[in-house]
Amino acid sequence: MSVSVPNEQRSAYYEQIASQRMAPLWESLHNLVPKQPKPQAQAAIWKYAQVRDLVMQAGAVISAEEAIRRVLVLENPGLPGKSSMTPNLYAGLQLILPGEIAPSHRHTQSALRFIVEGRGAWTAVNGERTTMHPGDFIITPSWTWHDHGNPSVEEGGEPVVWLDGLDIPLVGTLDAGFAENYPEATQPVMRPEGDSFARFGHNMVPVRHRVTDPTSPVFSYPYARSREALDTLYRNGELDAWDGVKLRYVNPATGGWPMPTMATFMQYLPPGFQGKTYRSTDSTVYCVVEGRGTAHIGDAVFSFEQHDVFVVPSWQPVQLAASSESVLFSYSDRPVLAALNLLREERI
Ligand code: GTQ
Repeated sequence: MSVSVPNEQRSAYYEQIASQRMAPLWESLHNLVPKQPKPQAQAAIWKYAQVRDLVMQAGAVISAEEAIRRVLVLENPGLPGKSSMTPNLYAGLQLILPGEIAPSHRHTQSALRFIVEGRGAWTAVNGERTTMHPGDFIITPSWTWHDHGNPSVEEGGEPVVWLDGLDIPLVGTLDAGFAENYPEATQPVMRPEGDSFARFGHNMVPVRHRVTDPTSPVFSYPYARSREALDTLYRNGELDAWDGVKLRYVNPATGGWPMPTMATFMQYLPPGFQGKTYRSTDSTVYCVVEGRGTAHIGDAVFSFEQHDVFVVPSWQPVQLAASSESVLFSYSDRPVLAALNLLREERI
């Protein structure tokens, strides 16, 4: 037998239960337990040609010292006010001018830097500096001291812009954020540049190395290496119908992800490539390193070119095409989904 109650009676009842901080599940069950992901995040693109001037103008608006981090946050239009690119991931464009220092601090959020333009600036992580070049992927693991700096113009400094990728929204959801400032602007340099790469960047590790934490002991993954690997594989005939030639970055000591919350990838699409459609439950942020092409994401169609940033929310079908030889860097929350047994993937 079905119970039919007038709407006014229901509303009155809902008000009564609300006064006791209760709500009727039957009104929201379909949203709370959806048949498939219904992301609030939207597919979106930031055209570098349109935002570059504004990023550079930030240099006249505030100093790196005053800003602490001079960053324009890329905010997903479907997540207004949340400073988020996806439910778990943050993205921003950071500018550092010649002669500037972004002071040392540490936090439980993990960060990655993907260098967009300019060279010569450095990031220091746990006592070691690494110089930035366009296309390099650099990590700042959770709770590691990090400061950024740029030599003066006389010493060859140029304005440097990089894409920051952090797990800020995830750490916020988990209420697990801690941060502190280093007592000085820069941390002491304890090891020469290249030290960690010599130990861990050549398919070798120090003989008695023991893995004590999940983050990669390599801080910088130079573009020249990644580019050469993709190029060699393509020349050897490797080409996936969905991905082109796609590699993931690893923690060389474990084979796992460079950091526990974010996965990173680099892929090569040959000219004329028309990728097949795929979708997955990780949300992915792309940064175009080279070339131009088109990304179909759900109902959206974006043409991309060098330095553009675009985002693919969870479970949105994505199809990548390249009109010229293209290289795409990307990062996602895949390790989180995988660890929780929530990673689903479909190659259509
Ligand atoms: O460089 O430490 O874009 O702490 C946001 C928060 C960069 C950083 C961001 C940060 C940083």
